[in-house]
Amino acid sequence: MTAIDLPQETARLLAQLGVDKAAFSNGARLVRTPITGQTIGRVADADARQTAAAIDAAHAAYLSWRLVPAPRRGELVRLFGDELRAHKAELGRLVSLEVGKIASEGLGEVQEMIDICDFALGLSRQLYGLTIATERAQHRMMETWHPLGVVGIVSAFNFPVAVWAWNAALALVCGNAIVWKPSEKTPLTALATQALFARALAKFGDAPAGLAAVLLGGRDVGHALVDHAKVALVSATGSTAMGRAVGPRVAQRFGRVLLELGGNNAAIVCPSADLDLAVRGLAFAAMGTAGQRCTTLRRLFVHSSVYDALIGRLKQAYLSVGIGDPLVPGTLVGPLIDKAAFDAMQAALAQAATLGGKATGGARVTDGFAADAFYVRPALVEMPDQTGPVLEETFAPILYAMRYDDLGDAIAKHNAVAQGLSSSIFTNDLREAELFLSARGSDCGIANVNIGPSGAEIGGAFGGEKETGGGRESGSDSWRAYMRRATNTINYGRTLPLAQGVKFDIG
Ligand code: UN1
Repeated sequence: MTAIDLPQETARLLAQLGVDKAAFSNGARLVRTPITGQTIGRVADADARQTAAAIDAAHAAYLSWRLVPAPRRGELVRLFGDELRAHKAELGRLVSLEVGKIASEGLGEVQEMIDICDFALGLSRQLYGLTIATERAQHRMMETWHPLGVVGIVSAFNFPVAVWAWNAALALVCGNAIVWKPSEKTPLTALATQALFARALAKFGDAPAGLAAVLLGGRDVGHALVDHAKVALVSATGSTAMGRAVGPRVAQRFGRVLLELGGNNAAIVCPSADLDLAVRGLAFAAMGTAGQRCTTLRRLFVHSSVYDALIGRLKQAYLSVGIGDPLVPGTLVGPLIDKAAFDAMQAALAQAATLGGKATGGARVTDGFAADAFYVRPALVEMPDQTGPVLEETFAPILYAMRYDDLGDAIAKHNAVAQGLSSSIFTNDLREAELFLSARGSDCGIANVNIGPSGAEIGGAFGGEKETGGGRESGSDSWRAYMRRATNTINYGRTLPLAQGVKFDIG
């Protein structure tokens, strides 16, 4: 167990990050660190009145923020990026304390925030619309992109601050106001992020009050964002069950949603694969973040000719990987977020065993750890077929391995799950790689070659198909989800030709 006093360390970090002690000392909601299960904070939920007031204030802020030139809006995001750079160590460590990520992954999460700030700053000068050829003389047709309004951001515990940053940085340069409901499990990193953002606002000088709010709480707060007519876009990350509830409710009032839901990501290892590279890539993708990324590798299809060699090496990695205190150098797998995650993992493993699964690892590691902390050895489960729990996302480090002989069959099985987030193929055969990336190949939003499915850069669009929800966040042209498009036709002539040759002569 860690020698550090975690509640004290949390208070120290929060103070350095500019969070008022009262904000995490007196509330009714207990915040626990998965490292030991100890309480590290007590926060207060926002009540219905505070929630409604924050949304109204955000809407009022949007009405003036939308008039600020986009490159100037980019300046606010640049200042926020500066704060993140200056406090990367503290915020990264707080992520480790609140979520249990190993130190480099906690820091990596903050780096992802910095990266999206840089991206959004550049974007603030590139919110381009098209000019379109018109069929009418002396006319011009073009597209203009305008801010949407208030963007509600619902984030999950596993990327408690980076996914908010993807949404926030883009939404702000696009001229929107933002209201954030972080996961109930990670209010402290949200408070710290908000405090850093407040410093950026102070340096910026004249941003409207209420531009960026954080509302701690549970379902009530989420429902308020989902149902409020002034929340133009609800961007929600979490389970498919959550998305199924949110999507229709927002659609009911013709609001917009951007959903980033569950994944059941797979990799295919072909006969020509570089096995050294594959073992490293698969190990990180399956065991990294203790299997708690939405991009975590959960299914593996290995060609029979390399199955024994690859699985033998993977088993070694599973049996030797360093599990423990995420703050200790050398640890690669930290704790699960809580007991519910552990129970779900054990239930999936038990079900897999009844279907003929043979597991390496998977048991709880208790030696030297607190009773309320849930450390596990990641599980590699050899399955005879893709059935039962293999078809579901269990948010824990379980990798189901299966053999294949024909790539067409492997791709069919790869796509035969409800989710469609991320995917990869390990091969040195150009035909196999291109087939996997083609229309007949992976049906996911992300498809990689010789890289695992997790750990995407911010520059690409992030999200997936089917039950993953269809949304795209972060890079490429994802910004368009945060704006509304107007098509403008301008007649600079003295006649009025109608489109499609329609005649309407009033004489
Ligand atoms: C998530 O788990 O919700 O691609 C986001 C990745 C990270 C983001 C994951 N950059 O694994």
